[in-house]
Amino acid sequence: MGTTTKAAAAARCLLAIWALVAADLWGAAFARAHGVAVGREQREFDYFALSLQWPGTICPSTRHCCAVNGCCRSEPLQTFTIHGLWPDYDDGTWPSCCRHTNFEMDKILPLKPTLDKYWPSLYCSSSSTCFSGKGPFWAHEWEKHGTCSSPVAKDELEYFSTALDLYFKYNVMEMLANGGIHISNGKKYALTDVIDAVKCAFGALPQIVCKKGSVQELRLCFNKDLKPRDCLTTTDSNENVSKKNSCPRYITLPTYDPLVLANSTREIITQVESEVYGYLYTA
Ligand code: U2P
Repeated sequence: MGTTTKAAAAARCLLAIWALVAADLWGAAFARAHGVAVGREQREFDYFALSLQWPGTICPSTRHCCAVNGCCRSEPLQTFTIHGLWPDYDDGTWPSCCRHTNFEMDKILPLKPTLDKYWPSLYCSSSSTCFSGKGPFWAHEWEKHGTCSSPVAKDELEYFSTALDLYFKYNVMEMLANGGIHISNGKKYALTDVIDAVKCAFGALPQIVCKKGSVQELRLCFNKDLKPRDCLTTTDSNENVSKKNSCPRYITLPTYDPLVLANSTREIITQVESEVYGYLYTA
C-alpha cells in the first residue's frame, strides 16, 4: 500500500472511530434527556405507570379542530383521560418499541367506543409510531409502550384492556373529591393536598407533571401484579420534568370552554363548520 493510500485509510479509520464515539455520546445524552433505554438490550420492565392527562391544561392550545381530537367535542372534557400505560424501569428510564408488532385496530374493535371516550387523542395530527410510520394515538402507545409490556400484557387486546381496567378501578376524580379537592376553574390547590388525596385513596404516591402551574398529567404506578406502588418522584426520575414540568407549591386544574368559543378565532369556527356541517351549505 502506498503512503497516500495508507494515509487515506488511516483518515477513514479515524473518521469511523470518531463517528462511533460521537454516536455513543449522542445516544447516552439522548437516553439521559429522554429517559429511553437505548444502546443496550431492553430487559423486562420493572413497573407500570398509568399516565392520565388533564384536558383543561392541554386543550386551550388547540388551534385547529378535527374529528379525532377529544378537545374538539362540544362538551368539554372535565375528567382525566388516558395518555398511556407505560412499562418503566426503576432507574427512571423506560424501554420502547420492543417487538415489531404493528398496531391493528381490528384486534381491539370491541374496545373502540370506550377508547374513543376515555382515551382520545388531544391533538389533530397523527402520531409517529415505531413500526407503521404514522397512525392514530393508540397505534403510537401500543407500538412504543404496549410492545414492551410483556409478560403482563402480551398482546394488543390485553394491553388496552389492562389500561382501561386500571383506569376504571382507580378513579382519580373520585379520589380527589373524597379528599376534599373539588375541581373549580381558577382555584389553587396545595400540591401536597392533591398528592395526599390520591395517596390516601390509592395507597401509593402518584407523580404529577405540570405546565405553567397547571396539572398536565397525573400518573398512578403499579407493580407487575397490578397492585399500586409509589411512582418515582419527578426529581428521582430521569425524565426532564424536574425544571420545566415540575409543579409549584400551588397548582390549578383548569377547565375550558368549548374550543370554538375558547379560542374565539373565526378560523376554527369556519374550519369546523366547513368540515362538519359543510353539507348544509351545499344543499
Ligand atoms: O414525558 C414526556 C414523554 O416521555 C414519554 N415517557 C415519559 C415517562 C415515562 O415513564 N415513559 C415515557 O414513555 C412519553 O412519551 P409518549 O408516550 O407520549 O410518546 C411522554 O409524553
